Amino acid sequence: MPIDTSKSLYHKARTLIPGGVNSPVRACKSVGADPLFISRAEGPFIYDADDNRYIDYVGSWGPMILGHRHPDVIAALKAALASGTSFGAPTEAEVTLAEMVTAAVPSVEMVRMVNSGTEATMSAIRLARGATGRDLIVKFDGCYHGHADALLVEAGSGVATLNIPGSPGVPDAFTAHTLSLPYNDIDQFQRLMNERGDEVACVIVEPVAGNMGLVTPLEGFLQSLRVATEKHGAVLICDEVMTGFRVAYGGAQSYYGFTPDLSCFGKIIGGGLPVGAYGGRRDLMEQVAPQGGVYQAGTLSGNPLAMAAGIATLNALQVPGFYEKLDTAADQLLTGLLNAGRKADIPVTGKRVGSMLGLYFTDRIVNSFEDAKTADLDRFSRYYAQMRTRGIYLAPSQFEAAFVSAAHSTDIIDETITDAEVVMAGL
Ligand code: HOZ
Repeated sequence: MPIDTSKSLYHKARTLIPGGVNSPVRACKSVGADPLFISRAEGPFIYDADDNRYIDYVGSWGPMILGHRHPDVIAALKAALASGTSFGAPTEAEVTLAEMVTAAVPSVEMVRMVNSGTEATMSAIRLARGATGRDLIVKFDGCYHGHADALLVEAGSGVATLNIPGSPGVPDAFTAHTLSLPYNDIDQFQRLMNERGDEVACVIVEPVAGNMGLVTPLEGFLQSLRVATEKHGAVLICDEVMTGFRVAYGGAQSYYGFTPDLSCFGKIIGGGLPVGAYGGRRDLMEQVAPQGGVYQAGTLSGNPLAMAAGIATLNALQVPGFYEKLDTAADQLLTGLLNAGRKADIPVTGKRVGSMLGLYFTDRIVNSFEDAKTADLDRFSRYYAQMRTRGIYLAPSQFEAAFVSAAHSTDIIDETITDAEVVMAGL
């Protein structure tokens, strides 16, 4: 096996693909590293092009809740593949997955499949605007809802990682109708709604913010969004692209007990293939074309391979005790990492909801993007690099969540904690 295949692939990729990558965060720029090019993955492990093995806590940024190459998913894909890869016409699998999503999430009475989380949020917002006849969107600082023009305002994920306020190419007029407020600040939100609530088409929120590390909603925050949107006739959109089928089978809305008007999904419902979905109240969804006038379309939407992987994944999640086991594993990891920080006497804080978690090198309790930004990014970069050298694959950004899968055994997590103890002691 040649040495440094990743490096030479990256070198070539940079001449052919902007930044050498097809999505910015994975370039590892903010942590001063080069990306690893991946050749394969199995269970909790991911292997680079030089055949180095890593314990994977990125999980393809969320979809791989069962671990890589789960036998049921692979079998479903093989079966689907035997019938064809794309028809651009309705299939039974789309009806099955729609039925599974609506059964799992009671607020979703109808659902439309798309190809990514970005498409899902963009389409949900169009629907909210179409249904209300209003333009204004309210979002929260540090939340990332994909890269649609109107949503690149105070955004998390790559926008936060690369520390850019927005993006060239987005005309001011496209973001003029987007207001971004501090996450978890109920007072500011209520003030805004009291002043301009009747102009608001929708409020969109990550119920657990997973694109600025991991920030949990303070008690009453999500409920306050529900009450105010209902009062002012605005649509509440719950962005469950990360949390859907992750923090609970019914998503964060079942975990926290609130009922949005529309929800967006992606990641897990595609079982590792490119999928998104938006759905919600029947009276709203009936306004989507061709039933209604709000236009949205896609050649590959409802792709048979993606539907097959999604169905197999959702079936596997319904095994009794699945989420309890996953919670225990994620708790073992977060507790171990926080203890490692304590032993090393460095400021580390972190939170977890189900099997998604975040760790910050700061002594602040992180309840907002402002708090998240107090984290020591240099220390994070050193932590990332040294963990990677020891075979632990983390998201290359302080502003991304980590994901534990059902394939992460107690031993594997113990191994991770042991490495973290060594690394943190030297930070
Ligand atoms: N937006 C994803 C992270 N929250 C994907 C990042 C990537 O693939 O580079």
